[in-house]
Amino acid sequence: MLELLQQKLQSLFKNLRGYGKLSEENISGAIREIRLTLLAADVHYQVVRDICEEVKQKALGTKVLESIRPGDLFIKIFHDALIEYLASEKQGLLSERPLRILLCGLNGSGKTTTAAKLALWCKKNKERVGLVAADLTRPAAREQLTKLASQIDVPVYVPEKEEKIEAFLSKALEQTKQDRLSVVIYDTAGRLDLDEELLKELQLAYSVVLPQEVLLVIDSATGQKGVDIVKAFLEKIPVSGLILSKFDGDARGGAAFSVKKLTGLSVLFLGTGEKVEAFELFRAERLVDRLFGFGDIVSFVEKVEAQIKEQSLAEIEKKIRSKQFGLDDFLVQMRMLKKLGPLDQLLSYLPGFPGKGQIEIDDKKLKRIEAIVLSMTPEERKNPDIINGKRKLRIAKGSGTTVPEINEFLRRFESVRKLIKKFSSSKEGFNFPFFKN
Ligand SMILES: Nc1nc2c(ncn2[C@@H]2O[C@H](COP(=O)(O)OP(=O)(O)O)[C@@H](O)[C@H]2O)c(=O)[nH]1
Ligand SMILES: [Mg+2]
Repeated sequence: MLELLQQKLQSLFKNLRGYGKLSEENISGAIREIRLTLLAADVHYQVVRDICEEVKQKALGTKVLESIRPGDLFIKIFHDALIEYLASEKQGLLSERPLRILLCGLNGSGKTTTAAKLALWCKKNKERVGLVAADLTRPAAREQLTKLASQIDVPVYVPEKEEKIEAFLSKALEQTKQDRLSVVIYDTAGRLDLDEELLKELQLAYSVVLPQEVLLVIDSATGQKGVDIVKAFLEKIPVSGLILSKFDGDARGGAAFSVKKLTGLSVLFLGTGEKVEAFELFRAERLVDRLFGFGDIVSFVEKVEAQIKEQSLAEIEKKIRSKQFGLDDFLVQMRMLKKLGPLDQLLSYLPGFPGKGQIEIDDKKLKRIEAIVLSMTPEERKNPDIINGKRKLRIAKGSGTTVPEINEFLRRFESVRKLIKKFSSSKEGFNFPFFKN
């Protein structure tokens, strides 16, 4: 996500860091670079113009302190301006309960997937959540929602054959009340285009359900056109917030920067992958930090923490401190990481880690690694240094793998062990997030 913008910014920063002073001339040059970068990332030209103007004024009006490099200062100004353009007071969902949420958007924007993602997110936040299939146009849509609901284990309410939308929604409203749900998410039908019929159906659903939140799902790849879509929906229905889906797929990411300023609506969540877990609260600071290459430690830590129990964390930390982190622990870690989703996606949050595609644990690989570790004796697992050529041969035979494969795996383990040691003993306050509470 945002790879293009990220790459461009980082090369721009490399140049900026070399500045000896902030002069009008080099500020203009840097602003020009920023303008081109943002435009290439598909940010709306009006927004680009405003951001550039603001950065320029601030940069010109700022006195450079001796202790700060002028380039760094400029980057900081730009950083803060971007956050200002993205940030909003509203974060996450309204606190009112029971909360009714109507999801709307064009066909294929990701509504149904997002409904399930949002439901899972609510569930993780201890809500009693349910899904309502208010998409009566396609039976397949109902099935899709039902399947997703059972996957995340939340109740789903679907219409009977031929049932009219109004009757069904009233019934669902009553039923979800009886079931004492705290959050109910209504997935609606989309159209290929924004037509009258879709808007009428939406208005009807709105008038029956009277949702406190109307969330519009927009495909990130829509780019600037997203702004027009938001405006068109806003004319007909009181949209209360936006969800940008498929944020993983859009290298440019300009939509995120444009909508807030041009429509007044905030992006509340991001969809970051096909899986139901690939969903996160939108936080301006984090996004910009990630973009600037500072590494998004906070959301990384949050993600990891949500899934790994503190007890085992403490245990692992103890082991590392006493230098007993062995292959058993490594295997447990790999399994945990596997649960967290694609490793490269996760690691992209950390500064200094290789980019996409360079770190991968697929199921097949994990199985082979499991086989290797399981073919070792407890002693070998605890102390891999004793694994010599003879032992390797035995392990390869036992696990149905090869010696080069075992070498490769041990090499990887060694580098992880070194990394962990480095991070966990760092005095700079950066503990490796896995091992921090
Ligand atoms: N990569 C990626 N794919 C997504 C995301 N959200 C939805 N999709 C995919 O987009 C397609 C359309 O999604 P769907 O929920 O059926 O859209 P709807 O027609 O608006 O209900 C499906 O193939 C989803 O798997 C996302 O955040 N990232
Ligand atoms: Mg759908």
